[in-house]
Amino acid sequence: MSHEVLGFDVTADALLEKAKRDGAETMWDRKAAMKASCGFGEKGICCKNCSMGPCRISPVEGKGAQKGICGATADTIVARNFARTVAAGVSSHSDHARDIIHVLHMASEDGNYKVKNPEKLMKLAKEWEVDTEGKEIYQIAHEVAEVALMEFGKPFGTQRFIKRAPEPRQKIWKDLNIEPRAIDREVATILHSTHIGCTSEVDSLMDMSMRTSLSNGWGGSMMGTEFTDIVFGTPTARSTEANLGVIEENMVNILLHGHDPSFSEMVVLAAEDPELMKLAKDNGAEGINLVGMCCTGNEVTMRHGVKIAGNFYQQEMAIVTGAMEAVLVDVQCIYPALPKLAECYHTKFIATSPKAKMEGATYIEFNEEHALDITKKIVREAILNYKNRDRTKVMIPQQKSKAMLGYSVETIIDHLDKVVNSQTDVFETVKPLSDVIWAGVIRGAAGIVGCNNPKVQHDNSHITIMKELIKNDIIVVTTGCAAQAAAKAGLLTMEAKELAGRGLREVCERVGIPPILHMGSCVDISRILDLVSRVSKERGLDNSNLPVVGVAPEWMSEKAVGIGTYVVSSGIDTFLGITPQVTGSARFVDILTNQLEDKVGAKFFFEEDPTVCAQKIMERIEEKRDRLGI
Ligand code: CUV
Ligand code: SF4
Repeated sequence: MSHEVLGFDVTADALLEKAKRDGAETMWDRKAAMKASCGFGEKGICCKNCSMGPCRISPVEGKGAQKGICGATADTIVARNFARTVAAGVSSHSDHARDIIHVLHMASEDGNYKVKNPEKLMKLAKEWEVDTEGKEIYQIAHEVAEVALMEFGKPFGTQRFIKRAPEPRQKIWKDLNIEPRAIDREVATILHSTHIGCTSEVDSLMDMSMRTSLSNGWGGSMMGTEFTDIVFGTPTARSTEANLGVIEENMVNILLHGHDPSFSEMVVLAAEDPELMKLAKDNGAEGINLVGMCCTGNEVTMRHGVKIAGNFYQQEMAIVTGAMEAVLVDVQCIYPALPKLAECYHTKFIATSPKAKMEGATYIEFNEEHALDITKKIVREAILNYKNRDRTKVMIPQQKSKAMLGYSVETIIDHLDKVVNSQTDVFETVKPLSDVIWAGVIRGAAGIVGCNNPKVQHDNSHITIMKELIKNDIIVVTTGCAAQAAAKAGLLTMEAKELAGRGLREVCERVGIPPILHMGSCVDISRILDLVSRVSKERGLDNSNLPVVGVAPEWMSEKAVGIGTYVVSSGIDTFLGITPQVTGSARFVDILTNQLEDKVGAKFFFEEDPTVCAQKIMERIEEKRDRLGI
């Protein structure tokens, strides 16, 4: 059935065959059962915002229903649906950030959670004008956390981090009245405005979508990154391995899947417990093998080098190997199908978050007060399950690749400092990066991010675009499942510089970095915003002037729509490899792919063919260079 779709992924075919033998259902069976996806939904012209409907607009102009019962046009319905998608994405990211901030708020010298990066905390305290005089570090931590928590619901003012944006960008936001206010307020307001009989004006819906998305990009998401670094440390360069081949034949395998590092970090700690390691040995295993998937996998690999089992699309395959003692999940991007799939094997599927209880799962509620006790209990469950593994049902693919990752902005700047001429140059800036871009040694930069989507070949769009860009001297930074695709393909290695053009290759050699830099999880796209904005500020320009782009080749989640919108609103063109559900309104498509440029200096591009997409990215980058006269 689906094999032509999977041709690119070398581990998939055999595992899918195995799933069939094992009587295990996968997404491909369900996709086949789904037949074609809903044509109205696909175009975004189905509205169920009230119970006079649902209403669906005829996709053929001038024929059939052109308006909902209330009179909403296709334009309004598409724009409203888009706005609600943004709101859901913003909520997910920002609510995740809220949890991390609560963790800092409860951090203490002798508790489970500590301040691992006091310098970053002090910097933030200063930035936010929190008085630190004569206070000990945990008091400061709690006060800074409280200030951050107010960012979600404060009645007045705008997000604190928007001051980090280049000044021309701040002005654009101010003039358009899209400076983001409290995060929860933006989400509530947009849900209000998209209620029946509220906003029907399409441009206004777009503006509100931008403002809401910015409350995440320069609010929730950015706080998520900052506070995660404060509590668990800022990532530094390290090596790991990626793909299903990291699952071990003779170890207790535990898969971490989801997003929130306040859980996964504690699992990492639990797995290092000597008693539990001994228990694993007593149960006949050689040890405990933690492996990660999706963004929580990115979080723990960036800080501990935990191996990457795979990305979004491989979540079922990891179980089909038959060698997974436990799958531990918290929130987001976890298939509801997994608990049932786990039943085909000995695998224990353990849900841990009250925000994501899952049908059919074993539920062991995680709470931060007793974090380590709970994760130890969970790891113990996994260990005790090792003896139940049916060896006749095990098939672990051999494929795995080495990868270098952990490139936070701080780590990138550390690397750049090494090439700074100590006589003439300044340290601790992105100047060397902007210099090589201006000199044309590197033509520009692309942030390649996002998920997998079965509408296209797994990982193929990510890898095709990445290879094409580095070959043409465009440096790539990456997060999320795109980063894991790069890791599996061996593109996060020093050797990958051989695939780069001459300019980029030289930069990689001098600075000692791979041509593609893994910057973390989806929340860490805020690191990319930070990096780009530093270059803009260094040059006295706006983000929209720079030869940089965002790309989401295989995105699927509401979060991705929220991200794409804040990236564009931040002045960075964004290329989408999957067309969003907006094509039922030619006017809204024109807003996204054309008119936005006049407003915010950047726009969306829809291009599903990865080779053509790479071509368009390069054209756009050269266009930006021409405009700069470089
Ligand atoms: Ni948060 S949002 S599939 S894990 S990148 Fe991976 Fe990243 Fe998309 Fe989910
Ligand atoms: Fe139909 Fe309007 Fe109700 Fe939507 S809000 S379901 S278009 S009547």
